[in-house]
Amino acid sequence: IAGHFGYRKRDQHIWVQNFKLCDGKLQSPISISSFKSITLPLPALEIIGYHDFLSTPLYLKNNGHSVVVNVNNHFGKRLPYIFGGSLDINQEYEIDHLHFHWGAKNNRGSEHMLNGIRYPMEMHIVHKNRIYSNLSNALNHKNGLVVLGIFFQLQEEDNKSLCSIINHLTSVRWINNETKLNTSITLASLLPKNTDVFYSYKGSLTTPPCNEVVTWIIFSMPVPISFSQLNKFRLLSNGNNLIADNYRKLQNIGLRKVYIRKL
Ligand code: B30
Ligand code: ZN
Repeated sequence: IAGHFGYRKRDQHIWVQNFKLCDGKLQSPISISSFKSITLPLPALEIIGYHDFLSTPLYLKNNGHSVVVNVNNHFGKRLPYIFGGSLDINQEYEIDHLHFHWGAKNNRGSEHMLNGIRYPMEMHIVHKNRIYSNLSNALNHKNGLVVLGIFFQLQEEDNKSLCSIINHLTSVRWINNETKLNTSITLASLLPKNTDVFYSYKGSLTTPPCNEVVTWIIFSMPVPISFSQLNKFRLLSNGNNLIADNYRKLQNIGLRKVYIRKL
């Protein structure tokens, strides 16, 4: 396995041998059903600073299991952050990085499923609780992270908002390649047009070490991406294989509840 874990069925089965937390009762991803979700009169999720240009530099990296946009190290500037929604009052979560999970074929790739649908790609915008000094500290606390999950849906036309990332994918074709993005990203343009409707539940990192520290917020509305744009993700390599189907198998929901916020 290039990197420290793999996604093939036999690779996923041995995650628990090396990473005990992957065998827990609050694991992600899960299959979400709107009918089985509990409607709560939640306030809106407040998404702050997502319309600003991120003060550069932003780095794009192939880590062997995904491609990551690192948004950290913005010395002196306040990072974009989220609060409200299903999150505990007074808890603010600032962005750390975003990354993607995608399929080799169009009928798979997303980690979560929604109403029986597996989308061709899912983006995760990973946020860390402000009270913890860095990501690895946050991984030791059950209110450590919030991840926004965004589904992608294929359409004919390119999604222009993704170009600043996708145009640089050829520069990070190989594992550990890293490149500086020359254009700023406006995070808001990567979100669905409507962020009023979302699902929320308590889960885990979907990769080893599988810490059960994530409040998941999954937007109901997908974001468009073109076939040719998605194909550019499928050219990334971990040295041995193309990176694709980098999604974890569904985990048991167990005794957990999934909440839905509607307008
Ligand atoms: S996810 O959104 O649930 N897919 C981490 C954060 C979010 C998710 C998965 C993992 C995370 O912070 N992992 C620990 C740091 N990583 C990051 C990395 O470079 O990828 C180190 C690691 O080993 O776990 Cu390879
Ligand atoms: Zn992820």
